[in-house]
Amino acid sequence: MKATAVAHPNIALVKYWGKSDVETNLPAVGSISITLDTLTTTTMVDFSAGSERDELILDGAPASEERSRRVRSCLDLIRRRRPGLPPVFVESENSFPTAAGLASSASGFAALVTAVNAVLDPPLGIDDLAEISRRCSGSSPRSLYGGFVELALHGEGTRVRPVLDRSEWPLEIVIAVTSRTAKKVGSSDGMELTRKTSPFYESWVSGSPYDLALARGAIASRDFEALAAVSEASCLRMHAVAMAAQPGLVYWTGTTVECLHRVRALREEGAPVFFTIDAGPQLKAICDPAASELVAATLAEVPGVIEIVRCGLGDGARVVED
Ligand code: 2P0
Repeated sequence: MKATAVAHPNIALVKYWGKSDVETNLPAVGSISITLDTLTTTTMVDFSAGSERDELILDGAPASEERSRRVRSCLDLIRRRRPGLPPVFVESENSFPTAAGLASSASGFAALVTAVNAVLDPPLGIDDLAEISRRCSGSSPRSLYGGFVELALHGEGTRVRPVLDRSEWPLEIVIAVTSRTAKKVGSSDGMELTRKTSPFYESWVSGSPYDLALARGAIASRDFEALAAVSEASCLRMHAVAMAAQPGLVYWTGTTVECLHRVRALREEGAPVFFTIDAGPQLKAICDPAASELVAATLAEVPGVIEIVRCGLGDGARVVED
């Protein structure tokens, strides 16, 4: 009745932004991501603790009402498939600051559903787990797998599949942290504002299958330049459609923009590196391992960069010994 799972955050190269159904948290577009190593969420679930209701301890302290509510609604989705599951005590730890723009909800829900699944008899299949975690956080099913991962629109829902094993193309990621302030508009609210008010929303959605196809091809042929081109384009289009909302969403700081220019300058000088930026101010530089020292040193020198975090590609969510 007790299990522990670990999961890592992921970074989308072809971005998810916008929902076609808010109720079921159904993305309007597919996405392709890479799962990181280094950063880890570890989640223990204990159904034998005698809790009266689901309880969540996050990073050593009782979780906020909002986080607890999201976790309970995830557990309730599992109970719909496995009625009679007792209340559970959940303890979750991130090896990185929660809500620092490093995708804690993706690794959080991937670790949670994986840990709960370990005590179910019989366990749920991966597609059920992916569906449950997607309803809680649209990026989290991608953290169920390691390496390169696609979350595709599929029938009335989504389907998540690994695209390429991390050992097949071991890229590295250099994260330039430019601010630790929680973003003013969270992803879910930002996506809805964009859908309702951005004049570019339709073309963002209709252009996504083309980007997905380009990225699939680039990954299959390990074509770094092609992956750089489609990833930067998807990132900039996501931010452009969000900036065109009313009121416009600007997730970048000046430092984010300066980092972007440094990455492009490095690439022009021949270093295999490209950038991506999520709904926050951190810049993520994806590079060939041979270039990662140079990329890290270059970004560390940008005024306003407060920390550099270096990662490789990681594994999917998995159960570990307590
Ligand atoms: C992505 N983001 O593809 C995009 C790029 C942020 C920017 O997926 O609303 O926090 O809970 O489904 O899981 C944000 O992911 O969003 C996100 P919800 P979530 O990575």
